[in-house]
This record gives sequence, C-alpha cells and structure tokens, in this order.
Amino acid sequence: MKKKIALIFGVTGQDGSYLSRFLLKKNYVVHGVKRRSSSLNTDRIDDIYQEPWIGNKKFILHYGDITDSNSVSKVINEVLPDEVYNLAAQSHVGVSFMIPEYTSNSTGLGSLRILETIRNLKKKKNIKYYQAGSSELFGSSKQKKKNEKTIFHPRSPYAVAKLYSHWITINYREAYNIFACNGILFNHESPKRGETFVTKKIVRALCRIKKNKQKTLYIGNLNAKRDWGHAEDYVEAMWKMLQKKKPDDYVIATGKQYTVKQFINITAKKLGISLKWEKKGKFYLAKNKKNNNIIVKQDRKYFRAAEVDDLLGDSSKARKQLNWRPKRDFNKLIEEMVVEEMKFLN
Ligand code: NAP
Ligand code: F7E
Repeated sequence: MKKKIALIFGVTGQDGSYLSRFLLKKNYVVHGVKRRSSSLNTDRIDDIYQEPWIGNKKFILHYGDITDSNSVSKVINEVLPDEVYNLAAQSHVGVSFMIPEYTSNSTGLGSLRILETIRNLKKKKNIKYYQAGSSELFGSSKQKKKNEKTIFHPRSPYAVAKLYSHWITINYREAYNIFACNGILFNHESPKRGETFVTKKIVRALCRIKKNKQKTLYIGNLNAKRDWGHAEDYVEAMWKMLQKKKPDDYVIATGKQYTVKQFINITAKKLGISLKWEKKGKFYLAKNKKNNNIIVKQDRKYFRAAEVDDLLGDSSKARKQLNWRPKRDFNKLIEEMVVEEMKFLN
C-alpha cells in the first residue's frame, strides 16, 4: 500500500517533534518545514534526522517560513501531502505583548497562507488540514469547564491571532468543503518544552538550584490555574481528528487543574526541597526550610498586561468521538521532566 504523506509546519517545536515520531511509527513519510536560523534549531528532531544522501528517506526537511506565502505554497505544491499539520506559530503568550504584529502575521495569517494553497490545489488533490488551536481562545470566559461551545474571550495578541486562525479554518471548511479541523488544545508540556514556558522554567531552575548551579527562580503570577497535559498524548489527538469521516473541532484537555504555585511545590518536593512561603510587600517568596535561602521570588517583569486566570477543559467530545484520553497524569509529567532535566545537568 502507498504510504501516507504528512507535512508539518513547526516541525522543530515541542509538538512537531512528538508528532513526527508518532507519524513515522504509523508508517507515514513525514516532511517538515523549518525556518532558517543562524544557530541550530533542530535539537528536538536530531535523533530522527536523515542525511540528504540517504535513499528512500522517511523524514525530509524543507526550508520555509509561515510568514512567506511563496515558501508555503512552494513546499505544499512540491510535497503534495495527504495531511498538513499547522503547528507553526509565535507561541509565547507573554512575548506576543512585545511583538504583536509579528505574532498576528505568523500565528494568525500563517493558517490562511496554508489554507489558500490547499484550496488552489483542490482539483489536483484533497489535502486534509489540522490547525493548532489553543485554550487561550477562552481567555477570561466565565464558564468553569470549557468545551467546544464555550464563548471565546481572548486576552492577548497571541490569543486574538489564534482566534483568526480558528475561524478561517472553519470558514474554509464551510466555503470550500476542505477537510479542516481545529484542535483546541489546553496546555501540554514535556521534557522538550521551550525553556521560557512556566513548567520548563520551574523544573529547570529548581533542578539547577538543587545542583548549586543557580540561586533563585524568578517568577510571575503564582495563582494562574492551568489544565496541564503531556504533549505526547496530545499529538495523537491531532492525528485522530484527521482520520474521522467528517472534519470537526475538538477540545483536548485532562479535566484537572493546578496553580503555578502547586507546580512549584510538587516539583520542589520531588527534588527533596522543602519550601516555606512568605509575603514581602506585594510579592511572595519561598525559602528553603533547610538553610533559609530564597529559592523562589516573584518579579514584576514576569506578570502579563492581561492574564488568563483559570483554564480547565472538558474534552468529553474527543473522548467519545475520537476515543482519545490522556495516558499520563500530572505527577508523571513532572516526574519525567525532572528526570530528563537532571540527566541533562549531569
Ligand atoms: P513551539 O515549541 O513554540 O513550536 C513552534 C514551532 O513553530 C517551532 O517549530 C518554530 O520554529 C515554528 N515557527 C515559529 N515561527 C515560525 C515561522 N515564522 N515560520 C515557520 N515556523 C515557525 O510550540 P508547541 O508547544 O510545539 O506548540 C505547537 C503549536 O500548538 C503552536 O502553534 C502553539 O501556538 C499551539 N499550542 C500549543 C500549546 C501548548 O501548550 N504547547 C497549546 C495550545 C496550542 P523554531 O523552532 O525555529 O522556533
Ligand atoms: O504560562 C504564568 C503565566 O507561558 C502559564 C502556550 O503553549 O499554553 C501556553 O500558554 C501561566 C500563565 O503558558 C511565569 O502568567 C507565572 O498564567 O507556561 P505559560 P500559557 O501562557 O498558558 C497555551 C494553551 C498556548 O496556546 C500557548 O502557545 O504561568 N507564569 N510566572 C509564567 N509564565 C511564564 N512563561 N513565565 C513565568 O515566569
């Protein structure tokens, strides 16, 4: 049987690397788009990289940029994939307040560029499309458990750009009968998570503190609640959406939430560090009970212009229709992140 071909925009990111491995295991030929950078950006996929001279390659990389229509169109025309996964984005919410225009261009218009190419190719091939949507769309929505019917209220340039991508995906599905799905994914983490997202930042800092390589972890809002899952579980849901008979949109979440402070406490406990929290002026700090060293300190710099306080997902639809459920729980996730970080430090 002919192998299926997938094309991943954002192949060098956390999800891109897990999805590539997942699809290779499913016997796909996987093409990925990476952008040119002055230092290496392929760390996460180095272990599956195949040299250009190898024949019959299963994993093939192309240069391209989601902000450049020509390169987007060229790569899709060249590869003619069965499935396109659009994971490419300026994905950091905090940074989106600093570079809102670039965030809108990549995280918002990037999806349009891909969908337009898919539309133009429709007579030649029906290409399926996955859009990496986000729980950030819900923002300050008051409904406690968010599902596909919950009203959106985005709270950052990132979330507003994702809202555009969400609706343009639905619009191309309705207007041009393109098989296009939105995955509305709640936060998902792993040892491959970018260093400036809060989970990885906490794990890295506390492991370094344990090893006497760092003194203090500087942090922002401790009270934000997130529904944290594992990236490896979540990429499976992306694939499952594209295998259904009809395209649709799905919330992917664990249904459990924790605060940033709880994440710090559990990680510290796993490392054998006992914390004592105190309030100093407006901000909190945590001391190591053993030696009174300040290990965690809140810093104004890490607070956002507008915060999303409370995210909890209801993924009943995906569990029922996709037969998807998370395999790894919160404790296992932190455990894995700590073990991998310690290995890296050693
Ligand atoms: P990530 O680690 O930040 O990866 C983003 C990917 O997009 C990287 O490969 C990055 O390339 C690439 N990229 C950025 N700008 C680009 C451009 N202009 N042209 C081409 N590629 C570009 O993000 P992730 O955690 O894997 O998330 C994947 C997607 O899901 C993103 O769209 C994110 O917004 C969305 N999402 C993530 C979560 C989550 O909790 N992780 C939840 C919901 C939705 P470089 O490696 O060169 O930077
Ligand atoms: O922040 C708070 C911060 O940056 C989580 C992206 O993958 O998930 C991610 O967006 C919470 C926020 O993730 C720091 O204010 C406190 O309330 O890890 P984060 P995020 O903003 O939830 C969604 C679903 C996506 O779609 C995004 O692409 O933690 N927080 N102190 C901090 N956050 C960071 N980054 N750094 C801190 O020092």
